[in-house]
Amino acid sequence: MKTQLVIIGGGPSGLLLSQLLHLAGVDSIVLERKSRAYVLSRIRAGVLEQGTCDLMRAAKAGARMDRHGKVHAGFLTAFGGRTARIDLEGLTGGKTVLVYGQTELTRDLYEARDQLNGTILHEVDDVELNNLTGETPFVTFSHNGETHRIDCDLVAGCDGFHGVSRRSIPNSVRNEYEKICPFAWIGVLSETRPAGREIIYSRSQAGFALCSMRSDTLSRYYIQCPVTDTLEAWSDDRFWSALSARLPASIADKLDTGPSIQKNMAPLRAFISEPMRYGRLFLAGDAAHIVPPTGAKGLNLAASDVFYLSNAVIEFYKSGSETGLDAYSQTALARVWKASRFSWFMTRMLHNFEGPDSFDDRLQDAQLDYMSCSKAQQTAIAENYVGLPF
Ligand code: FAS
Ligand code: PHB
Repeated sequence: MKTQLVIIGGGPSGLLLSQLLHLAGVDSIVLERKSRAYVLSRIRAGVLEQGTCDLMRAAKAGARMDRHGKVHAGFLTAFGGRTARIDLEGLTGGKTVLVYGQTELTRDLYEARDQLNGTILHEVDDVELNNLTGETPFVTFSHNGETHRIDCDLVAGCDGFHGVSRRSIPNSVRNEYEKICPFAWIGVLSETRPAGREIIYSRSQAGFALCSMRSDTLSRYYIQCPVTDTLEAWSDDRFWSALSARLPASIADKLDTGPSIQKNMAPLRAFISEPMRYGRLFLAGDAAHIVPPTGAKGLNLAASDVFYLSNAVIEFYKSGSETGLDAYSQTALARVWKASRFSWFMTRMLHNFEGPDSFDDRLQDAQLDYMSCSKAQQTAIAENYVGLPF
């Protein structure tokens, strides 16, 4: 087989990239390890920056998002028994975010690829990237019990944190930066009325809690828990009482609880691998970086990577120029590091890192108190939350 670009990974990064390239006349083949049903069973991000929404529209995959996504003009923080609202729209000159689940976004992208007869091979194994520093890279893999080879010009590594692409860059070339959080998140999806009209980030002595939603009847909650915990240790009842204990009484007293329809546990880390290019291989999304989800940046960084990479690839095929490809890693990393800074800032501000009454604990209280009365601090948070410019 031969194509212009082989994309490893059929998550949001890989699908969005293949769709944008297809619309610009660039051929690609997506290789995905899992079945489509498995990919679409994953419950992950929920907040889209305007840049991400614009890219979905450019990819002709934004219609359902525009119909069902909920515009959010602000979010709440809760701490010390009080709340403080971050007025995103007022503080950023009218910018907002859209609450729309990553699962739905991924479904929209699959449907858009199908409409254009995009080539996506599911349940592939043993993907290997070859001759990346030469002019003629090729990818080998097994599918339906047979070994295949695809010759191409470029390879996009969109295969997430555990994928093969980043590991195909020699250790001598890669510089990895990582901070591991000393806690995890337990996430619950429930067919209940959301705790509020807007997203609520809460810090309490018992730990962090996040109240989000997917619709007026579908809620998404997260609470901080020890990394040593297991899902089995968290019954629905235990989850709901732990969540209530971390919210101000004015919110907890009206909490609509019910059976979880999905529950997962995710460790939190900040991770960035440099460079995001090696010869003819270009990394995008979680393959190159992971951010703690407190800043709602993971999926949105995947989108900005794809924005830069798709433009560079299209320029390469339209004019033969490699200027965009040569600048890709540095351009993408500049935005990745700024979004990572914000994600770490939000995580530090809202989670219990040290025990109660520690110096850090008091610093966090002061940070939240300062945020609640400083328009400058709220503006800085707002402009990062809605997304820095691509
Ligand atoms: P993905 O990991 O989504 O997709 C990579 C794809 O590559 C997968 O489908 C995988 O099966 C495939 N793959 C892997 N190895 C392969 C191989 N060798 N060959 C072929 N295919 C291979 N972000 C937020 O903004 N907010 C959140 O609340 C949030 N919650 C999250 C919860 C969890 C449990 C996780 C893991 C992530 C969460 N994220 C969140 C981040 C998440 O949304 C990512 O940023 C987003 O999925 C990035 O998309 P991709 O880069 O496409 O990577
Ligand atoms: C979500 O709705 O899944 C969500 C919202 C905000 C975050 C993280 C996740 O910061």
